Amino acid sequence: MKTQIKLIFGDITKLEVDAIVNAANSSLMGGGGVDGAIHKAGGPQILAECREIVVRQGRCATGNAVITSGGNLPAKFVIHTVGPIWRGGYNNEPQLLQNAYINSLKLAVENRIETIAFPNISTGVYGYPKDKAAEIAVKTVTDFLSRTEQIQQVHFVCFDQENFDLYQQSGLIQ
Ligand code: AR6
Repeated sequence: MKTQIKLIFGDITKLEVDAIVNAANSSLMGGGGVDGAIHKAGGPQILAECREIVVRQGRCATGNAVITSGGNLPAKFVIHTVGPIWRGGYNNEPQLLQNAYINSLKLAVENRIETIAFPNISTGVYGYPKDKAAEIAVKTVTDFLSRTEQIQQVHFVCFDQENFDLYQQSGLIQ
């Protein structure tokens, strides 16, 4: 079956999918933006699992990803990934952002996840230019999907008009 890519305007915490992706930071201890919204809606279980992960394997490096349950969320799992902080674009930011998407998708495949939703990683507090981030997100996810049968549906969830318009203009999403 061909994977469907969907564009959604709204709050990722409301989605009934197998996994939502969190734009976390390396501490995995929560924060603002989508990270704050996910921990608030998902409850303390998610933070407890993040804590166990940090005890076991340390902080989550930029571009890597880890997985927890979804706590009280409608989603079964949360995949926490750390996007790069934008520092002008000459500090490996594009590769690190690509890694964040790829490592999230790899974890999804390993955990038999069929439906997954991504926020616009790094485009809030971390300041990644939205047009450049959207291009990387769409290209990376599309390339990955062409090489796996496991994932049936990917949602790109935009929380602001500018991101929504950019994804719509990418032409890759029906
Ligand atoms: N649903 C979907 N998208 C959202 C939501 C939501 N409920 N809330 C915000 N966004 P950001 P980053 C969008 O700042 O740039 C945190 O403090 C938002 O509009 O959440 O990767 C972490 O702990 C933006 O487009 O993540 C880190 O310290 C996108 O999510 C740091 O921020 C990402 O914005 C990570 O920064």
